[in-house]
Amino acid sequence: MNKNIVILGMQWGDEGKGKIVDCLTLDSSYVVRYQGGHNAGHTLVVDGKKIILHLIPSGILHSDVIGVIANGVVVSPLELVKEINMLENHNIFVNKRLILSSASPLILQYHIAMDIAREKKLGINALGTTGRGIGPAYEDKIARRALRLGDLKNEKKLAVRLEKIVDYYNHQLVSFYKQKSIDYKIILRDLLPTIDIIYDMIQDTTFILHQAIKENKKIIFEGAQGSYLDIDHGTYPYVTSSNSTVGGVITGTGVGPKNLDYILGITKAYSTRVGHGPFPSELFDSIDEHLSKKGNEFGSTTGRKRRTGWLDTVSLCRAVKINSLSGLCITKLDVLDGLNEIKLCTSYKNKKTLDIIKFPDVDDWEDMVPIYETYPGWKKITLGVRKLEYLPYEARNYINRIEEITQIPVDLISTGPDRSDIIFIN
Ligand code: 2SA
Ligand code: MG
Repeated sequence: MNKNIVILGMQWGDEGKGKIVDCLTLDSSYVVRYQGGHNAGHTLVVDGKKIILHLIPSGILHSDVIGVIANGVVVSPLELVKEINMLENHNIFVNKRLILSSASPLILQYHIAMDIAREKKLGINALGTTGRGIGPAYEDKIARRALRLGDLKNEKKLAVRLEKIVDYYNHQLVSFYKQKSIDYKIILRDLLPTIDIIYDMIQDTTFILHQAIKENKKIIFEGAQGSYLDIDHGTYPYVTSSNSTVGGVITGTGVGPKNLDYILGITKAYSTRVGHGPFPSELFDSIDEHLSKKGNEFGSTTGRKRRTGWLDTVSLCRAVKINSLSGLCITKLDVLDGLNEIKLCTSYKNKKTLDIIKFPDVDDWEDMVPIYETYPGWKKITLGVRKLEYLPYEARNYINRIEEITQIPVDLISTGPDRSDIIFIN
């Protein structure tokens, strides 16, 4: 495959990006996270062992790969150290293999408190965030008041700035949200031991990536969440606070578009969404039960049940364009095994005007009703199939139709959770 590959989600996250990153990392030198934070949940199964990563790039499981957390990622030092320890317990050592951008904004306790307080206040209108402080941390970045990883290198200055920021947050937390106030000294007390562990990892990641490009090293950019959770292009306001589409790679790393050689979009063979917000092809029947159970559709960060639905090619086609996609990877094909028929959403109808809609304008999402094409299912088991010709005819037919509609080649098919359950087509 091409040199520098971007791997990103085409739906609402949980498309199985982590596994694909892991599969494509073999001959790469760097794997880079460029947006989001520890709201992501990348589940990997290696030799039957399940590892869930929230912050550290999935490629780190390969011992000769360098993991980079670039400037676009919001970083909780406490969670980072927890994850480093978890990996060490699995005999995966990140020392000298993990680099953090000095420009990454921090997630601290007050961001989490604010995230949770806001959701509580919104009540039934809550966004369904992961409660990890992601939104408030990005707000601080845009408002130019964020503490960043580089600030951890000067403890005296850090304490002064922390006191001020905590004071700012306490005003809102206590008087508006009626929450307990936060003591900056406790945050500092918990933060200081993490600094010793990560101090040497904090570097100029943009420089390091440019150097890698100059040396012709292969880089993988690992997306988190999915295109419809993008702050600009997603189903706003039910989105995350970063750019999970391809633009996030460029601003989130400082690597320019000419150095992105291949953009791989990951989509499940069906759809899921966790959290609130529009989902036109959502199912509420026995098929939902089938997909949820067989696909183990529960959030890997929060454990929440994911909503499920048929594959939506209207949104898929738009995501192809937004991301300048080179190829598609279809994951969890095996979850469809055993269904009598499979539906593919190919257009929407506005339930109020009855018009057929190419793509809904921002406020019209809730009025979209899916229009389906129906295909026969297959009874054979596709779990673990590694060659295209071994897939049942009906499954190949379904994949061909997706290619036809999106006008993008399906280059990879994932047929199970294990690293080796994959079909390489192109
Ligand atoms: P946030 O916490 O501010 O980013 O939440 C805003 C919306 O973004 C959604 N979101 C996600 N959706 C799917 N997967 C995500 N990661 C975890 C996973 C989620 C989990 O891999 O399973 O465990 O619940 C993720 N992260 C953010 C979120 O649901 C809100 O709709
Ligand atoms: Mg996930």
